[in-house]
Amino acid sequence: MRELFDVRLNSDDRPMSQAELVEAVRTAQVLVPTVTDRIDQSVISQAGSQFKLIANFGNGVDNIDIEAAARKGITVTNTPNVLTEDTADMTVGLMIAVSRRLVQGAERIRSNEWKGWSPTWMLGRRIWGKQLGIVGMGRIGTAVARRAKAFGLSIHYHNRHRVSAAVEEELGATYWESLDQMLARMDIVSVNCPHTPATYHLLSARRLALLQPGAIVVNTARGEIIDQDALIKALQEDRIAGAGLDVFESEPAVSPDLIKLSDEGKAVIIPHMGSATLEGRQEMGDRVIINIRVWDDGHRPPDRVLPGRT
Ligand code: 8YV
Repeated sequence: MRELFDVRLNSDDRPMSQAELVEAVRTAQVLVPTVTDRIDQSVISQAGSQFKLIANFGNGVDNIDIEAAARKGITVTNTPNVLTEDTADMTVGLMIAVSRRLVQGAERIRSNEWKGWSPTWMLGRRIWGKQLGIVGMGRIGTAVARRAKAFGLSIHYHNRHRVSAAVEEELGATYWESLDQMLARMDIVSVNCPHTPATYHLLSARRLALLQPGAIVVNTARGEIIDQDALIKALQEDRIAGAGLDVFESEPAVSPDLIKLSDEGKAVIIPHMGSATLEGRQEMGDRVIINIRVWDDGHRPPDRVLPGRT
């Protein structure tokens, strides 16, 4: 970025304050935010006329008010594709970690509790042969399904639109128009849709109550898609068997109740690291630079995010 543009870097990685963001949109032409920077209506309304592009370093754009940006003629881009496989890997990792008690087992060794193999110790639940319900069959959901098929899971999905017959056939996937009906029948539910006003608390208290007692819920998308308080209650009351969470409502705050549930082995919680690979981060940076460069050359950048299309 330094070679190509006149840049001001936030080199200590600290999330920028709203005042710093306002200062940036008043002076720069381009802003490169991350998930921790809230570019809301108030920030956008204070942008100067020179401010033209928000090149988000990330796939999800729920940190940006896309409509407000469009109204002001500001282009928004993101970094799709390059974090699909890493996020899908982490999703399957969480399914296994929760079902097979990976973190709990590792902890037992660290706390010197392992006194030797025994036939009934640390029993988890088998993954092979179970039903996986994917909420959101976009790029990441599809990548999860491909992996899950190899793990012997049967694939079910709910999505705004049915995917092509060819993809359904490749994955052996069953489409559920009714999310409620799918949830009631699944052993594992994976949340892979974007966070939008339409998906806020999509897994509501009512929907979580539809899950089977043996079900586990995995979320590598956004915390806001699940009613976190209702999820905690369902775990505490053993109405579901477990949760694997990479994302939380109100990050980086993590509810003490969730930490307690993780101590009890009912939840595996990790700090928003679904896409955290060195390769992924470099490719995200490449996408950001390509988008800025194409825009700077006077063309439409490849990863434009349009209102209503997330
Ligand atoms: C990113 C993510 O690393 O891309 C996303 O949507 O959730 C993360 O994995 C983050 O958004 C960076 O801004």
